[in-house]
Amino acid sequence: MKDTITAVRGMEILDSRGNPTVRVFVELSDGTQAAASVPSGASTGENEAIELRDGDQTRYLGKGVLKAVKNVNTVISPALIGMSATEQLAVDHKMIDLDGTDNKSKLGANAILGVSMAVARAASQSIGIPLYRYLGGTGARRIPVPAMNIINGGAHADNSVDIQEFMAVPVGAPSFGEGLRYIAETFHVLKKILKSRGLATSVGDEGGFAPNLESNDAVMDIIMEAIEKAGYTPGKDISIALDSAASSFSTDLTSAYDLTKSGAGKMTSADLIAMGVKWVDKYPIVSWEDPLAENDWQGFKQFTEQVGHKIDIVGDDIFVTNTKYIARGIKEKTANSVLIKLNQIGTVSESIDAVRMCRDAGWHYFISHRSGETEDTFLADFAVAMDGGQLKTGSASRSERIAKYNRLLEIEHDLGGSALYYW
Ligand code: 2PG
Ligand code: MG
Repeated sequence: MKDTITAVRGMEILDSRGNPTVRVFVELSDGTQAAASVPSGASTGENEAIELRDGDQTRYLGKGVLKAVKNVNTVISPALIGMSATEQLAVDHKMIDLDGTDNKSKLGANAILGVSMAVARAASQSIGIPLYRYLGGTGARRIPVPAMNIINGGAHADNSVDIQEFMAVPVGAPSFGEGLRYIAETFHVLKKILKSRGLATSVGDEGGFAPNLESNDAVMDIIMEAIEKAGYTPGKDISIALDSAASSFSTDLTSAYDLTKSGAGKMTSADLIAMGVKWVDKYPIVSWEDPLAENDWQGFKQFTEQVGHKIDIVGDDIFVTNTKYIARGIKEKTANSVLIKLNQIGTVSESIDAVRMCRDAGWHYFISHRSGETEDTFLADFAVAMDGGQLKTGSASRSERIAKYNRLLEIEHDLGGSALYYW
């Protein structure tokens, strides 16, 4: 067999925050060589698969990943050599069995995912088709609408904004390339506005600006202004997506939220919902991720009841790309959409399972980067393959984010007239 796995090797590299992460190289019997790198989150859900870190304080403040690398080289590699790279399910399940835990804590989700991604890429190269087509089939031709992070707050920035991500979504653009232009222009106009008001134009972890604004409302208003000044109509050309990442400012995880960063003070779940309902009326919001904390299933459900017919309520920390939690969410009508992050669950196959569950339930799904990223563009191909039409991968700055946008431009270019783009 020409696609037999002949070598699997891991190494420690750095992510966009300068923290160690795992890169994996896979070789096949036909000479194919492929690599993949694993991202890393900051505002992580408590039920995410475990990212194995060394804890050795003498290296990278305990954040080294040499144990995960060793697991790739000494445990995973011997088990996979001889398998076919095109048997993604078998490869992933072999690693899940080798690990044997519920949350991949033995081998590390960073070790397992690196191998899973590198095997998929090697298989696509060996067959000679692009990764998005290998994972998505011949029908894969829809380029996702990007949600570009233009203002960062919460755990991703040292500023006075509680909500973690404010994103511009080019819902009215005729193509991905044009949509990217709309929002990149908005990003540049926003920079000018911030500068003219003496506000900081330095960027946060995902490349959005991180100014100190007087309130969360002020952030929304300045974004509306930037969209208009860039020559676009809010709600028609460009809408807004939010990620509150509310677990990061919840205090008892169900009813108490601490928004003192912005000066809004303490709020209950009901207060947050009321604020959210007002915002959905006032601003052209199309999607709202983690509006409540990961354990506030009741609050999530109430918010969905109130605005779920108008916008996507996206569960990130609450579902952690895990079909166990997504199934509960579908049953209880907790949300109507799921954020899909490969490293939350730890294999390509299980991420696809999560997407399938969303599709079957008529839920939307949003493919997502992590706040700690690398130059790997796997995510761009994965988003096209999954055909859901929604992606968030950061701002119009920082090369680890731009790399994904550039890969999507390339895919759109390759597809030519057959590329699809719509909200
Ligand atoms: C999120 C992500 C990505 P992190 O909360 O959605 O934007 O952040 O990777 O820090 O979890
Ligand atoms: Mg999130």
